[in-house]
Amino acid sequence: MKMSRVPRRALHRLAFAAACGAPHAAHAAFQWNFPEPVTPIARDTLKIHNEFMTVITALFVVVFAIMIYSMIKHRKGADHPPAKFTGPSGKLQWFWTLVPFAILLFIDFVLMGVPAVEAVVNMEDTQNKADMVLKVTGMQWKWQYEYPDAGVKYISTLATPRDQIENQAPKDEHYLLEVDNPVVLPVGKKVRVLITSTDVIHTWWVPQFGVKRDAIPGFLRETWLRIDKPGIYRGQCAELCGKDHGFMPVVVKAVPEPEYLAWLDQKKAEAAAAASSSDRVWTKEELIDKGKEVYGRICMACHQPEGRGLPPTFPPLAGSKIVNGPLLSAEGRIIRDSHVDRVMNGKAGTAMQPFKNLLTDLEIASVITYERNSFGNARGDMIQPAQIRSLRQEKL
Ligand code: HEC
Ligand SMILES: [Cu+2]
Repeated sequence: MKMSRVPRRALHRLAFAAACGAPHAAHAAFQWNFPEPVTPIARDTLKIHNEFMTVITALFVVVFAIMIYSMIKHRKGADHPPAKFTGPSGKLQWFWTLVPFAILLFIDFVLMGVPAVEAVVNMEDTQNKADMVLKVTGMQWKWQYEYPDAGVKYISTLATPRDQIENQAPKDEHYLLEVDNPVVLPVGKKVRVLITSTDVIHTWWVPQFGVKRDAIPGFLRETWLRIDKPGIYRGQCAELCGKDHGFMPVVVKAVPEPEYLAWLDQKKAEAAAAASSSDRVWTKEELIDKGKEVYGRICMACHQPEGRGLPPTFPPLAGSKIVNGPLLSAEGRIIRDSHVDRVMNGKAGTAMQPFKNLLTDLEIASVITYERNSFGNARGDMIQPAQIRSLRQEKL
């Protein structure tokens, strides 16, 4: 009997170690503590967290030590005579009531209250001496970033390939935390961040910035950052915002200011090139090629590969009446509820948002041309970026 106990205990220990160790193996970067803070807000938050943990741990130890000591010392088995606390209240009772009260008041207000209020006030200090503004707009399921001072605006979408998501390929290191166009920000500059949404509530969250703010349609909310260390910081939408909620990561690239300015110039040049691309006539093949890329990047999340859709929420585009309907009226104007109307102006009250202000002339023209000539749709026609440009002024 006695001999069999040792190996059994060893076996238990082994099983326990295996159970604990298994999840670690799956997460290469498994860690207990918070990620390294890189902004004043994140540093404040972590500092306060640590201070509070110290205070509550000390309280816990003192209270439980007294409690456990009393339970053992005064236990019935030790023949301790029970104390008689009842009777008229004496000075001692007042003392035992007021002293702990005063201690807790001191801890709450001075040790915890003051630093917490200071940090919250600092968090809300968005406008004071901001060097630049970044506007963040959440939408199903991507982020739009705008640098209003520079006139730069673009969409950032998930870059993880479809076959990794569908378990057809091994997942890479930044699985679901990688995007095509990251936000680029200069280090050491105070950035005022304005946050809103076009459809449902999203949350812009980057753990290392200590920033997690809801993006709410119809409201402009704000926060601020000053990143002190160059690097790539990753986060996610932290609000359950629909079927692809897990597919709208946030990636911020913090670089020294000269590098940031060079990047900004490059973005401006791209915007200028996009504008001038509307001046030339495109062939149908060029448009279909470009449109295929736009479709995969922007539309496929809802309308699915091959335009299959996901009825009843997301209509198929293969065989769609709207896609296979007329392109423009005889006078070359937008027909209400036509393909061009739907893509440019969206449909109010549905997830189909107006893409007029999100995409360039070329992107709109090419994706429309692509849809009309793919997925088994064979309209054979096309629309030019220059046409889209002039249709932008049109009010339906
Ligand atoms: C967030 C989801 C979403 C995205 C992204 C999206 N759509 Fe839609 N789309 C919808 C929904 C929902 C409808 C149905 C609207 C309605 O109820 O009429 C729709 C309808 C359409 C229709 C009309 C189809 C029909 O037969 O009713 C077209 C055309 C269309 N979308 C094109 C596009 C294009 C082009 C893009 C990319 C630039 C795109 N959509 C991106 C959700 C989306
Ligand atoms: Cu979201």
